[in-house]
Amino acid sequence: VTSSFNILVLHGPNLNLLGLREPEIYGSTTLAEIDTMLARVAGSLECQVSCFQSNHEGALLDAIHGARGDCQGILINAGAYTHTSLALRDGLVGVGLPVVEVHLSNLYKREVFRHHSHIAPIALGQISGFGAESYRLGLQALIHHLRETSAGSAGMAG
Ligand code: CA2
Repeated sequence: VTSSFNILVLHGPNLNLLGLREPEIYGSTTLAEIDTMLARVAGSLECQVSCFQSNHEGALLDAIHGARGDCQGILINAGAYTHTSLALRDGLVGVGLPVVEVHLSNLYKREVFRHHSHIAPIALGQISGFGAESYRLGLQALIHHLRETSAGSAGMAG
């Protein structure tokens, strides 16, 4: 018997440009390719992902609220909102789901204003610097955590 989980994957502002601009910083993989890869990785672990990108803080917040009841965890690259948004942090705390924070680039190699994350203190952990692989690693870590913590509870699917 394997636990099956629904994971909300959130991509913040400008990530729709992935693969189209600045490949030297963010790589040449598009967001659609990342979402396809995550669906495949989730499927291989008998889980599902729902992926959503927005350039709007409120839309991301609505998606976080919507995860309540439907999803068991959230994988998030909040883009620049990572460094600015107390609203996203409060929303993530509010829904009470485990969160893994991911970044394509290594935040700590970059400008000082990217070194602080409002999300990191409320996340299970952060993966930063591995390009599209950061998402894969983050998803695997989140599903592993859910499996470790849900034995015998509502996460079990048969
Ligand atoms: O490294 C990451 O994943 C970031 O979350 C990306 C954000 C940045 O503000 C964070 O500090 C770190 C920016 C995403 C912008 O994505 C673009 C992709 C292609 C072309 C232009 C922007």
